[in-house]
Amino acid sequence: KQTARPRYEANWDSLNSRQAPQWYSDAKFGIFIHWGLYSVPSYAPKGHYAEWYWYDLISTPPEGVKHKIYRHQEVNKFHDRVYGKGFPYKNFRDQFNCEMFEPDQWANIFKKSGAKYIVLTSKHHDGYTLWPNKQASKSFGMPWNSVDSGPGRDLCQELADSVRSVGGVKMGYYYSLWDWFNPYNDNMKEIRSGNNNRYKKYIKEVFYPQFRELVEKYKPALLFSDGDWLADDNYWETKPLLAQLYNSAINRDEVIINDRWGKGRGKNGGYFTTEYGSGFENVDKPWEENRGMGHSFGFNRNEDFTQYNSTKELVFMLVDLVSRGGNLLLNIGPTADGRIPVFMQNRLIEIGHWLDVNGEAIYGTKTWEKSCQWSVGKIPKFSTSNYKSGFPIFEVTLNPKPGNAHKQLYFTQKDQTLYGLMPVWPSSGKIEIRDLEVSSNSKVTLLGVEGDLQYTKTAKGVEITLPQLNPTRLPCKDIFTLKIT
Ligand code: FUL
Repeated sequence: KQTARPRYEANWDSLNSRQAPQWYSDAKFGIFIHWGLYSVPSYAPKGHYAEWYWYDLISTPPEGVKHKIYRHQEVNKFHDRVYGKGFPYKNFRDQFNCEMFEPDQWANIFKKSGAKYIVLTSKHHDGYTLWPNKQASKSFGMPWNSVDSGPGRDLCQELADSVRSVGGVKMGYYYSLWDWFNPYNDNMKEIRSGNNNRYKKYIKEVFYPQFRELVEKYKPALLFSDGDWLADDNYWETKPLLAQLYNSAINRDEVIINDRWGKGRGKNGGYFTTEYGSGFENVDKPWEENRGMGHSFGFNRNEDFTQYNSTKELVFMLVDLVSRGGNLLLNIGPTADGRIPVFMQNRLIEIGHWLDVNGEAIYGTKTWEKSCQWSVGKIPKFSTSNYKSGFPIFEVTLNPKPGNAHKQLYFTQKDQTLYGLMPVWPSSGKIEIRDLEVSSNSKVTLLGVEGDLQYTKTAKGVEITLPQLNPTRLPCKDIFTLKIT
């Protein structure tokens, strides 16, 4: 007998009441992929987004918005020098060939990285789709997808097939509502002009059919909407579409959506997002921090070694986020010829090595009564986002400011087991976990190392004697995990 399913209505109370699928909260680590025509020039001034190339090139920046004026000038300088003045963005279709793209190779790297889900840009703000979508081409009046132009390949399908065949990794898609220069909705001019006929045409003849095709044909486990921030959800008409998604038989038990469906993040949707931020505190939805390995999402050839986070920093971020109940969606930017830059492969594989040993303290875990144990000193104030500086959430441990406390241990738990993830190996060879009750049949181990560890009760908790490790044969690098059962 079928159990009755809730029917969702086109309002946020109803949509927000949907229980998030468990796979998402258990997954903890996903890989974001920004790939499209912007991967051809793959250029932005350092610290900016290369996937914004077209916009930076041709949009007249609002007066006084310094970073936009700067981007506009720098991108134009680069463009004139490399492609020649007046070279149209649309011509990048001839150079987006993906001739080195081997989806199985990508999927193997993803699998090895320990990521449990992938989010590919099916369409970014430039409107170009990585699947053979008719509406994109129709509205632009020229082939505007990766099958009818560019590589001649259905990148959404090919990657999904490979990702599904390695097993244990879910396939999701990013989709931008804002379609910068779509002639049916050109740069959302009607928002400024008050004329809503054009936007209605865009919603009904581009957005809706695209969204439905993406869902029906590619059956995503996750939908990451974006580009919503200029207008509210009535403008975008997202709620009826989401009710349909939740009520339809396609993937309804698996699918999860983010929170960018009309002005504002961290309010409505399936899970909440921060971008170059620090995630959330005290929210009743799953959440995710998304960011690049450097400062851009689309591949930026202008970034050098110093702009990239080390594996250590990335592992710290992952652990810090997971200890507070969040996921990390870490971005890679493939090249126009279809390669994952070796540098990015390296980071992914090294994170995977760390997860091979410590994954049980990450996947499927919940937060403990406190997310971390601080050393003595001033505890820095939590902030959900600090977009400009890309507030390094891991900094509190890596480079604590003088006088500030650092995180001595991050905690996660699963069933009757507590995990204490230790970023700094104490020189005393001992570590005290405060506020922890142990009994005489508790068992303490270090993940990746054989044998039980000695512990004694203290006035405040328990003190654990760490093993003496051979420095050339460490179980892992960066963060070591105590397991207490
Ligand atoms: C942002 C976009 O504008 C960026 O280009 C990127 O896609 C990021 C994930 O979301 O809001």
